Amino acid sequence: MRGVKRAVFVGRALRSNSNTAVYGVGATLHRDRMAPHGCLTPSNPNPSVSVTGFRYLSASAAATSLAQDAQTKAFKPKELVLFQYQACPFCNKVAAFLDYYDIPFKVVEVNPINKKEIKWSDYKKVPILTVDGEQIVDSSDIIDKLIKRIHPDYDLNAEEEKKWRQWVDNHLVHVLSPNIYRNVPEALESFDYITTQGNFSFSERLVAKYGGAAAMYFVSKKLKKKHNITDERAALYGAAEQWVDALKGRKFLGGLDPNLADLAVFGVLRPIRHLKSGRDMLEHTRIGKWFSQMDRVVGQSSRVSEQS
Ligand SMILES: N[C@@H](CCC(=O)N[C@@H](CS)C(=O)NCC(=O)O)C(=O)O
Repeated sequence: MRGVKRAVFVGRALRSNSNTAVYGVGATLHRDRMAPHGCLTPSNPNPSVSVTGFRYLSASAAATSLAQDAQTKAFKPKELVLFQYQACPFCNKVAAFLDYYDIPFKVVEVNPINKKEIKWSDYKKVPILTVDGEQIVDSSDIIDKLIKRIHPDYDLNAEEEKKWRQWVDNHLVHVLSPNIYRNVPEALESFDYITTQGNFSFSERLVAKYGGAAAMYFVSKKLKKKHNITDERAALYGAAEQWVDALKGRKFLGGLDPNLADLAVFGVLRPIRHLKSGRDMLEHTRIGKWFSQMDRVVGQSSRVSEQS
């Protein structure tokens, strides 16, 4: 069972539970600086956190072979830092992976306008992950590299898993913005949620909420056209049903345990569950069962927000 590391980080109680985020924040509302998928967030630098180390306990001795346990224990970086936009689906994919594997990480919110937090890097997008100072970029590449460090013989070319991971990047992420900014109330709900997750002053929050909602409402219409989406809810429900069909009755695409495709779909969808679009998706499609199973196995966030 390659997905069954399931170690427990002893410092769970010290974790922040706030890595949920919403895709596509309009941030300082520069519509022309939107990424193609509208993925921008307000600046929220919070670099003052640190990770002191890893302590793993076997959570399920029965489920985890000694060999796997040994491999997992071999991956013990001192510090992981995720440079992200809180609302970036690619960043949320990485966060879900780290959460599932109980790998503590700290987060640096990148200002989408000046990107000053990643000035040190030649790469101009997020996510960027540093592992003890070593930079890894691109969400899929980050996940590939980490899984190889956790399970060196993990087969990254398994056809079904690869196909669905690509589906997440090429299809699923593009369905989100048109849904969460579908109309004014939903755009406001999204920004209300986004700004409560961030580190805003009262006035920043108001500007981000109303300005961001207005900007993203228009951006999402453009994105809808670009990706040939006529009915955004139908597209979201269609994607959810397509995923459930792909499961072919299995608990997870990976079988009894999630694989990287399960983690990618979950990472991208997890933030919208508190929004109307996510609630509608859970109510009107068959994805709910898989979603709650994922929620259970991924567990709490591994994000570290204070000295542990
Ligand atoms: N293929 C990349 C895509 C990353 C990406 O497009 N990130 C967006 C944010 S969601 C970005 O940083 N865009 C550039 C910008 O905002 O200026 C990945 O999977 O990590």
